[in-house]
Amino acid sequence: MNPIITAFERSPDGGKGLARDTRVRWALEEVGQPYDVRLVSFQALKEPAHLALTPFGQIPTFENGNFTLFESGAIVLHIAEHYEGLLPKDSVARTRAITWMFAALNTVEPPILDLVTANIFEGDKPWAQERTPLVKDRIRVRLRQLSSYLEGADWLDGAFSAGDLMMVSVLLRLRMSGMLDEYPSLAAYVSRGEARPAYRRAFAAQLAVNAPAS
Ligand code: GTB
Repeated sequence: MNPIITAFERSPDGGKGLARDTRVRWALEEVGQPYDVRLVSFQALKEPAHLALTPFGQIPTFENGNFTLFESGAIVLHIAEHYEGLLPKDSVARTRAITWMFAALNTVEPPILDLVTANIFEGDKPWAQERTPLVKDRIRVRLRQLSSYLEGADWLDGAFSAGDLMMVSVLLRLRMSGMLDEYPSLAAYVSRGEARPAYRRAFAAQLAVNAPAS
């Protein structure tokens, strides 16, 4: 039986692949594990059947018949540990790759989420115009650090890993702001991630659900 993940019945991004099911789809594609998707409406997210999977009423979740998971980081880590292809075998290299997953989620993603909050959810508040440049500067600190760490490397720590999958997924949220283009090596890093066949299959799968009807 294939694992089942949940995704938005219709993502507000209209198919840009920014909702967090895309990173889970990408991980499953990288390891070659077929999966099924249960699409959930915003209303159904908060109903008992879905709340039994996650107390937070969000996507993505993961079910494999034996157990269920929520939190995209935990799901991607489970996939990377359970199947081959996303974590090195050497234990130190493996821990470093997992460290990069945490860095993506705990160090790089928070200011990026603050920008979404400042621009979209609180964009009409009186403080929004003053706040946005401050949040952008906090993002730039991380982008500068990451860009100088990467230097000319293709990936964060040797071969592509779950750490890169998570970091690219997090950085993609910045694409529309134009901020990635201020750091050409990071823009190239993200493009390398997007060019991977597994990412393209994951993107196409979510697009098939979310593309606006023409
Ligand atoms: N920490 C959790 C994880 O990593 O899994 C966060 C999960 C989460 O934020 N899920 C969001 C959700 O279910 C979807 S991904 N929201 C509904 C709710 O909370 O009621 C966040 C997201 C949503 C929309 C866009 N977009 O339209 O661009 C991008 C990302």
